[in-house]
Amino acid sequence: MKLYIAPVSPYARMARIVVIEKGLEDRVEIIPAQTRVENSPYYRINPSGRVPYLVRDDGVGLEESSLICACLDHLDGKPLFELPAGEAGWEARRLEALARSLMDGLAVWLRETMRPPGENSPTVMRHEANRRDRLYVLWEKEIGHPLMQGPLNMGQITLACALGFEVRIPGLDSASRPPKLAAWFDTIAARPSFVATAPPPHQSH
Ligand SMILES: N[C@@H](CCC(=O)N[C@@H](CS)C(=O)NCC(=O)O)C(=O)O
Repeated sequence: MKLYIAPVSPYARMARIVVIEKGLEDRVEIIPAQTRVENSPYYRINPSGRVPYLVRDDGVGLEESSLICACLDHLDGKPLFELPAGEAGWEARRLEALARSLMDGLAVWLRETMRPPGENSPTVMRHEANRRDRLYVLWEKEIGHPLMQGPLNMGQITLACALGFEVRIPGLDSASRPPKLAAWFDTIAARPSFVATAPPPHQSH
């Protein structure tokens, strides 16, 4: 299989983490794609131009990190990241959605900072900064949830990839994270699958 990624993409990072956690390195080739450039050859592989993108051995391509992670998790017939049954399954979905909400907001924020000088909107960036602050207050409470403290799951992977992505946003100070969330992140970020997939930090010019 081929997994197309961008080194900085938090969505692609989730899929890369699942590859490592599942020990699928021999079955899944990781290929950096050229995204967000005109006429990229990648658009002939994935017309949407987005990553992650998984091309299965039968040639069928899949978009969306959640679908790709589920597909990778099931490859060996022994899924590690299936939702728990009953009420815990709804809690797991709720927490994963909350983590994705943070990731989506940070992705919009970074995209805004990457526009050519004069084209970025301070209003959009302020809006996303405020969303991040509100979600941090919420996550400082939710981080004690048993599902966020137990064995690795998709909610944890999503939240950690969102927090890890912050290093890409110019001027964003990760020291402003609330303490329990910061401690949780430091622990999960030390896992080999997270260390191996960490995004390069933003460099100011
Ligand atoms: N909902 C998608 C989001 C994927 C996404 O937005 N990827 C970004 C990278 S972080 C991308 O490929 N951007 C390229 C573009 O917009 O052309 C997922 O979960 O996989």
